[in-house]
Amino acid sequence: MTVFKDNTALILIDIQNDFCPGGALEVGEGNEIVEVANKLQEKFRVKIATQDWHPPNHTSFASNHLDKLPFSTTEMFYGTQVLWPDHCIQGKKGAEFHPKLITKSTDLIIRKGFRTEIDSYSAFFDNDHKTSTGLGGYLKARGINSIYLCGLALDFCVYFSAIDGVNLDLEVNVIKDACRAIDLDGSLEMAINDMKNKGVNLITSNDL
Ligand code: VGL
Ligand code: ZN
Repeated sequence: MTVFKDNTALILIDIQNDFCPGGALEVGEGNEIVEVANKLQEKFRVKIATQDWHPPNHTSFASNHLDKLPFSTTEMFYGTQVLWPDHCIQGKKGAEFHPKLITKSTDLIIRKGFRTEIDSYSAFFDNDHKTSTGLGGYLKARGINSIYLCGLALDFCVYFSAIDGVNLDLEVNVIKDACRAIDLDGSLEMAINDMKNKGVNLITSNDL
């Protein structure tokens, strides 16, 4: 088996209980990627995971707005924001990684979405596209110029991470069969097209 060198990282996006069946913001078949994600980890020396990590009063929760239903939208200071069911609340079971996901050999865990007033889909920046999680600097400091993304959800956090990765001049690969999507109002098709247009490589785990 070929193992990637130190300039390449596998990034496991939000493989957490709340995005799996039975969770607060379940993604269809979200749990089915865990086995693939674990197998993929054997091929990478550098492994990074992200964790959606919201305070209970987070403004991305519909419950924190008057007369707003989950999956509707609102205007925030940084643009249009989808309002979600309460999910991935700091310290709660739903915010924990899927119990079968291997995390003992993860180099870095990036938490995001912990600022009450701003959501964060991307592993690199909050939804204002300005506030950094620090991941870009971390990769740069370690000489990592190529990333492979997998996880949940393909059309939100994986997608925004991929686009930001390209904008940071990284080579970005998305391992499609190790992702599942929410697919809200055509968001999956839009995300796939945009990733293709912007130079993200869409691959499958068999290609590795
Ligand atoms: C996500 C919606 C809200 C994701 C996180 O991980 O894709 N989606 N928070
Ligand atoms: Zn979230």
